[in-house]
Amino acid sequence: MRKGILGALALTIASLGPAGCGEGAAVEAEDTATAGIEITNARLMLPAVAGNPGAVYFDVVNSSDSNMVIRAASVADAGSAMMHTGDMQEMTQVMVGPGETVKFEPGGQHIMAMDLADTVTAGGKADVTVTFVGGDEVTFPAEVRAAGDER
Ligand SMILES: [Cu+2]
Repeated sequence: MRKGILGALALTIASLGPAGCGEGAAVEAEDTATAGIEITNARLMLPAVAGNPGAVYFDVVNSSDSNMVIRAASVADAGSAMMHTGDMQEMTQVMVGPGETVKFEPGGQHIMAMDLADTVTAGGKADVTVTFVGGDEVTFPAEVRAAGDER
């Protein structure tokens, strides 16, 4: 099953052009296995109380014609991170279907970043990495925002 999906993906990569349409902060994956994946609108909300977890939100655009499944996330300068549902339950997989956009957003699924270093401050950037089934990773910068800022 997985080999079938990956094989199909490999065949389609050559025909995929750049996915971007000029959005400023968009990050496009350069790795061939994640070609077609684009992350936009990434931000890390600092906790209101220092020491509490932060939350990371972003949009994942899959312009390939294959299912892409995120199986892990990490945040630079965080002790650990995990994917959560809107109810704070851990998720081990998030699928982004062909042509789909999946949002990590306030009130919905998000990445929880525990033990943030105090070097992660509002106005800065934090590197976030998502890992797909198959092992390919995409790293992108998230804008760090204070707890009271727009999410
Ligand atoms: Cu959470």
